[in-house]
Amino acid sequence: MAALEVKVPDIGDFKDVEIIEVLVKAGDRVKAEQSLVTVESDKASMEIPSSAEGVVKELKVKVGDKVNEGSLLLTLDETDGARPVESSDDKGVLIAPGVAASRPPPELVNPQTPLSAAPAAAAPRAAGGEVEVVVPDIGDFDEVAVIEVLVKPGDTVAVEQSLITVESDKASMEIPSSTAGVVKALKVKVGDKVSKGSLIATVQGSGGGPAAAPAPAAASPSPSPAPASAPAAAAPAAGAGSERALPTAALPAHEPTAPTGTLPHASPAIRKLARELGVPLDEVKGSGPKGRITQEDVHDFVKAVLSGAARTKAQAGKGASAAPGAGGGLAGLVPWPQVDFAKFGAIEKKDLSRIKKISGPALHRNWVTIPHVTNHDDADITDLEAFRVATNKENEKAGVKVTMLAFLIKASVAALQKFPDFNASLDGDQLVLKKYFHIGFAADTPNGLVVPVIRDCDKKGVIQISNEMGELAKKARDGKLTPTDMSGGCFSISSLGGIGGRYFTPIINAPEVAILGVCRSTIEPVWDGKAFQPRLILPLSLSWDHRVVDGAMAARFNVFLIQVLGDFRRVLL
Ligand code: CAO
Repeated sequence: MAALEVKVPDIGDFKDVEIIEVLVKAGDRVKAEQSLVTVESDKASMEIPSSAEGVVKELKVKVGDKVNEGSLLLTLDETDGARPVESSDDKGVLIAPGVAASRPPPELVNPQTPLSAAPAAAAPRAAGGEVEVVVPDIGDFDEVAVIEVLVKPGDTVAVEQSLITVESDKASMEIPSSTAGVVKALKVKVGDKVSKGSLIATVQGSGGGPAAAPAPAAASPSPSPAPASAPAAAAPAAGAGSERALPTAALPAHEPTAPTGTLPHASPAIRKLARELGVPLDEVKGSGPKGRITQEDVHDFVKAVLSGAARTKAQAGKGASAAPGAGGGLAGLVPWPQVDFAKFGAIEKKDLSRIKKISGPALHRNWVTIPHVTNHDDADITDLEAFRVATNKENEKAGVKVTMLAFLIKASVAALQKFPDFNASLDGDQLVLKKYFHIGFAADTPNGLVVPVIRDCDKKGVIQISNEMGELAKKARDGKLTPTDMSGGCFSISSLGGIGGRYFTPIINAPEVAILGVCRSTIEPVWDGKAFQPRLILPLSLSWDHRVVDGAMAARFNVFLIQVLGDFRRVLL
């Protein structure tokens, strides 16, 4: 036999449990005790570890398969030194730890079923009295960490409502209350280690009484874990003046941040990963079967938050863009001022436009997540303006009217070609360099700011760019831009030249790396070495992402752009 088989051990009453994750692949070297697959019933999820070490030859299961005790999980390559660590039968079949033992491995124990033969008993009544709720017999789960406390003093709890979540290396589970009432005092906190009999909380009974415990499956000599409906174990002796009640059944663990009743569907390993990374699991969208959250989902969530593409609820709730009065404020800042403006004079309330409601949070995200720097500079466009005026005159009959913005778009393409890092987007710790040159321009509309995009500006002349800009600006004002019209931009220009002003700080249009702000040109005296000359000066403001670009590169970008605007023939070079 060239391969050793690794099978599912005795997992007791867990029948036909679904594999929700396969944690290894062919060619992987696995160590003894390393988790191979995660299985999940409707009440618990658990990882099944390997009892052998070696190189995975062939996987025999896939996600979605149902397995039972004895199901073949994978084979290990004997020629690559595979060897059982604990037990093997004489056919060379390797069995995960615990199978040959008299009791299942700790990883597989479901806490609702005591492994000891202690008789289960009905949970004590809580008829108006104070009840001590303790950890039931959770088998080999000794000194397990409390990872979540799901209730607080004063909460009214129902029978079966989860009180705490405990977790070992391999499994997590909730310990529910066996009694209804009001939590008087919590006796555990996150990080505490608990074992059988540890006091969780005292509950003032509402008179509803604890759930009646069904027949004591635990009385069976079998060490098998039982289904979630299994009864509670016998209650330890009551403390002075109070009864002790055992939780009834374990439920799947969930994130403590939002005990809303909607439990994120994820395996213990994924919960652990989420906790380590500080990811609020209930905000992660699961892409696995039945919406289960996978490792990739958690990683994608972290990437999205770090890149600014998404915000956690906590960030959204605390952000400065939170509606005034919502009490929000960036971490460490005082809350948004709450003012009764009507006290000071007449007021009127007006809803933000749809565009502002959409663009506001995006602008806010970009402003607070991108380390902006803005370089202000001046371009001498005297000659270019003369050329523009002449061009318009020549083409007057054809109805062509080119504004400075079309020249700026073309000049920016030349600068982006010379400084490719500006024609890029950040993706984690990589820069995505674009080989196309789609330029967005901010258009002021009655409903707010939009940024339509002119595609392939490197392949178009200034007149064509100008015509397309006119069409897109009209569509923008008519509210007819499509999402395609506004997507795919590499770099944006925001021109206030038709209005006025000197300089401003444009906000980068993520995921772009930079944006050029342009204000109104004015005639200014410029010293030519002998005398002041009247020159047409265009104020430029380039905002750039300091994670991608540095000040020297930004200055060079502006210098080059100014050279091109000063002598537009450079566009051809
Ligand atoms: N200096 C001097 N004059 C300028 C100029 C400049 N930098 N830029 C434009 N002008 C002139 C134009 O030549 C035109 O003059 P005439 O009326 O004599 O022909 C006039 O100003 C109006 O130009 P325009 O604004 O209609 O055309 P444009 O191509 O420059 O801009 C558009 C088009 C759609 C970008 C613009 O109308 C617009 O919406 N700008 C606002 C952008 C904005 O809001 N940015 C801020 C974003 S941050 O909140």
